[in-house]
Amino acid sequence: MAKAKRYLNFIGGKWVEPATGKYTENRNPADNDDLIGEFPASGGEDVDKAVQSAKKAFNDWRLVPAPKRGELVKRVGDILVRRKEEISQVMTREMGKIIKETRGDTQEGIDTAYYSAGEGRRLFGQTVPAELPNKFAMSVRQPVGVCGMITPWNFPIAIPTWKLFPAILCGNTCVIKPATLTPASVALLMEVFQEAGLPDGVVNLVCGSGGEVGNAMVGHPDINRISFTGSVEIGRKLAEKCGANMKRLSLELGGKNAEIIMDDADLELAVEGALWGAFGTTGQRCTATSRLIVHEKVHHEVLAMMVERAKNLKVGNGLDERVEVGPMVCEDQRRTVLEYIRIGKEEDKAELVTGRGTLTEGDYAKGYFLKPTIFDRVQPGMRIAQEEIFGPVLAVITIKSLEEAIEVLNDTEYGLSSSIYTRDVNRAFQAIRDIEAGITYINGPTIGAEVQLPFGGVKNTGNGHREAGTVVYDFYTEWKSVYVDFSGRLQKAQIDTAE
Ligand code: UN1
Repeated sequence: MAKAKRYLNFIGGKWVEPATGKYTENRNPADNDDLIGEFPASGGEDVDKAVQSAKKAFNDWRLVPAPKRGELVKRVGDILVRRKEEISQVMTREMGKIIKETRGDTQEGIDTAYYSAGEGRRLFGQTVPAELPNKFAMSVRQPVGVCGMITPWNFPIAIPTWKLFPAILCGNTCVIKPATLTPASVALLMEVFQEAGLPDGVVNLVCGSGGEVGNAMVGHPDINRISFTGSVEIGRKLAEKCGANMKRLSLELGGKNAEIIMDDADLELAVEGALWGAFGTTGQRCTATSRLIVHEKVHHEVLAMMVERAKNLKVGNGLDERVEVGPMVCEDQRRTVLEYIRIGKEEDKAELVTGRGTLTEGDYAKGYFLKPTIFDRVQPGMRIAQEEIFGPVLAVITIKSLEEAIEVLNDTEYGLSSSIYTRDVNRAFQAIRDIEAGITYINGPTIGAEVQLPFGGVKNTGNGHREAGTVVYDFYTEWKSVYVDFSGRLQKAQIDTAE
């Protein structure tokens, strides 16, 4: 058997071995024989090296004019365009989602690059009038220093770019720890930075576990910001640690997103949206449709259409262009989802209408495949209607009115994405106003956010920050208010008032 390719950390513009000397394997979740490579199992010493290199790079990088930094980010985007197919292929191999979706994931990185590049010529501050004569007042944005990014496996390129591109555009330097299941995509992103000519040390990659690398980052005194996407459980722990150290933290955590189908909806469109939302990315999106809230008048018809279509979705290796649903990312995730399917079957009255577990015959034996699964007659309080499953499992709940639909939708600890299908403009606007979520789609599925709008959610989905859009620049900068007094005398604000 050919020797596995050994990947290294990327620190100070160089590929370096981890101080631990340890590595872990990364295999394709659709085909266990496919070994992508060995990746560093780094430790605290590696994090410290990366932080020192980022700190050093910050001295010069912060002084590069923002439009110039933007030009570099633009070049990164151009290289991503050229290498899109290669990166997407590697991403499908390491993460499992289908090739069309990994192309979309890379595209989201390209979109973020071009959006951030443009911001290089904006990064607006505010100029406001001063209350005293011959005095000038303005506010400007300043970089914060070294930022730490801890990223998940479900969007191996898009989410790292959401964090890295705005951060470096603002003049910060970064240390990133990718998910242990998807480090290859981020290693390719480092190659892209290198090719674009990003100065050494502006972005550093340290591969390894959350326990070792993540904890060392969060505890490092020279990291000013932590941006994390992942589970509520870990998010809560990070918030405690960052709180104790006054480190600013951006959290993007779970979701229990729902699509509402009203009795006046275009049912064909609504069903298509629900299938894409629930089973796209094998349900492994924070924005995945996990509950389908259907008006009783159309419930029967919608369910029949859903079951028929879900049964026929082609599950398999995501590199095959015809496949519609890839494997679960790893055995642990598959086990968790199977456990929820078991719980769903035992919860009173819920009825499993299609799905039922693993696919293990033939080529399926080499991966972590699951059948798209739908439960009907789910009650809002059941565990499968409350807890984030992160797999291809949809819970169908029946309601009698818009008010009840919104009440059921809001009845979870999360609030990331939401959707309603209706042809009634009044109902649509009522939903926009009353749904508790960071994102609401009208006549579109719960997935598919665009990078020029804020991304994030309410309640336990986060801690008030947003990624993407213009608001992410608030996280990666500090405001400085500047007063210039050109009167030549001491003027006392609030005291020298005109009588
Ligand atoms: C995620 O699942 O964490 O809106 C991100 C979407 C994608 C991003 C999802 N653009 O579904």
